[in-house]
Amino acid sequence: MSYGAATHHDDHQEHPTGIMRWLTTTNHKDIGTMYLTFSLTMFMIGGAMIMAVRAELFQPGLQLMRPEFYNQLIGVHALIMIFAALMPAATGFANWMLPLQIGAPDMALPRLNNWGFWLLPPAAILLTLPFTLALFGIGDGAIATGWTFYAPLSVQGGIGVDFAIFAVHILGISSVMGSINIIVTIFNMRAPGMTMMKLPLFAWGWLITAFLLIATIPVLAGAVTMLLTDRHFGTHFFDAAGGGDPIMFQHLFWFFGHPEVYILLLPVWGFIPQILSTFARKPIYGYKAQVYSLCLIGILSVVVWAHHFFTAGMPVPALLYFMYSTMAISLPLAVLFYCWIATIWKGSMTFETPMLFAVGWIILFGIGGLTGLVLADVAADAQYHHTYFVVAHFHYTLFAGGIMGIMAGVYYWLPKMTGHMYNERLGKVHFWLTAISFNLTFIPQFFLGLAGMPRRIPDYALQFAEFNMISSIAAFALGLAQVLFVYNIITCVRGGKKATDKVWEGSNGLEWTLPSPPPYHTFNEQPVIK
Ligand code: HEM
Ligand SMILES: [Cu+2]
Repeated sequence: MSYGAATHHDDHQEHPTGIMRWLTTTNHKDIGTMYLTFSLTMFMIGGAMIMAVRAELFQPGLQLMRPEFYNQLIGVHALIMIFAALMPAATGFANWMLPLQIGAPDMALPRLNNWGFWLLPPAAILLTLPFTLALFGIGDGAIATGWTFYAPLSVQGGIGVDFAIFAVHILGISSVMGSINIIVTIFNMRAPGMTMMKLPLFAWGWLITAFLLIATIPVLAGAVTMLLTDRHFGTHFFDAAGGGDPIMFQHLFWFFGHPEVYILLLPVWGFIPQILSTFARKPIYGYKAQVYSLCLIGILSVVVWAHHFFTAGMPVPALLYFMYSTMAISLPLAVLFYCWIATIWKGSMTFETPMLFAVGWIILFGIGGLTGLVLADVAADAQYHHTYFVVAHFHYTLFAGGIMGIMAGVYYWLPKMTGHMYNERLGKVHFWLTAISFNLTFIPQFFLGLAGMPRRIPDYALQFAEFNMISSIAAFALGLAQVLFVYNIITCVRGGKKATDKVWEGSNGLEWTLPSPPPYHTFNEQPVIK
């Protein structure tokens, strides 16, 4: 079968220009670019929200905002960062790189792909609109329950909850469609000779992610729909007075929520080894072990959800089961860490920006993983649950493990995508500022948590003042450092030193055999993998 046969045009490069190009495009590279641009924009918006939060937390007492508004900011910050920054970034890379890496001319379902993207902006508007409406006296602002929607608070909350429910539905539809597309693409569009065991690890990471999304998003959609009917249609799913059970909401939410953290990270675990191998000039170590570990983590991730509410009250055998199953995930994860380190071991390494981010990522994500083990311990968690220890832990996994991994990917692939080299010196400055200010923001939060400071509060006891001040100052630096990132990307898109096709000395993989930037349509002739 011949892919992408030009039925309408003789010239394969022809496409609409201006706004119509972006609205109507079914081209995987254009859609990838839109996902990445959307993600970066939302990352800066979610970041600005949390800068306001850190400003409030700079000192004890209430200075800048009412507690209700504080709650709205942290919840929307989290929803934006997870659903509108991190997930779309990974999908953007999938669109750009999966077809290039597996030798396909495009994604399998291009129109679905266009729709998947264009669902995102309305969802982002739904999430943030209640802030604006409140300014005009309509409703009482955005969702104020944190990103977890826990009942009964979410049953009683204002219209922000309804907006968030619809936003989550739309985002979920987009994710499920994107996942179907990725699965079909990987199963059907691989170049001849590319067996599953020759698939780039990035594709493996995404394949498992896609299955997790299809398995768990419907559960989240069901849970928030039950919430909606509890709120407006007289049901009592989560209302104890009506025979319902608020804890059931937590089960449903985290049946989605825990796999979600792997959904955010698996694509990154896929491409980081490719970066490590490029800059260590060595093949990826333990490819098969990594594939099996990724699969095992995917499976285990759906059977551990209740570790998020050990303190809600559970029979002891259940506590033990969820503790041990959670800890079991650290075994395949340790295999991955071993492989990542072995990949660079004794390599002839150079530290261009992508490699700085990738190596820094191993260490920082490692801290995230180890502190997660602490929380998995039922006895210890009774002390740490709902403290700043948790906040620090999940920022090591989500900011360092997620966003900083994405940044490694951005620097790695940007020359391929734009055809220009970014400013290397600026990239390195960005890395060091990010790594240092990130640690200074979140290390104090570990200690605050150990000392008992609860999360989700706008005010705190005097003894926590110094560490919060350090954390806030560092957070502002972290925020400012990201301006360099945006600046570097924009200047790279607009011009700069021409990138070669191979870009990096040690790179290998099909995407590096194409010109930089790759033509609008690639692989008009199928590559054959030997
Ligand atoms: C500029 C970097 C960031 C800073 C300084 C920051 C800071 C914070 C702070 C201080 C809180 C806790 C507020 C509270 O409990 O009162 C918070 C909550 C949260 N953040 Fe971030 N954050 C950053 C980036 C991110 C990213 C990139 C993600 C995810 C991809 C993320 C996900 C979350 C989540 C899930 C919560 C929990 C919200 C809740 O309690 O429901 N954050 N953040
Ligand atoms: Cu979990």
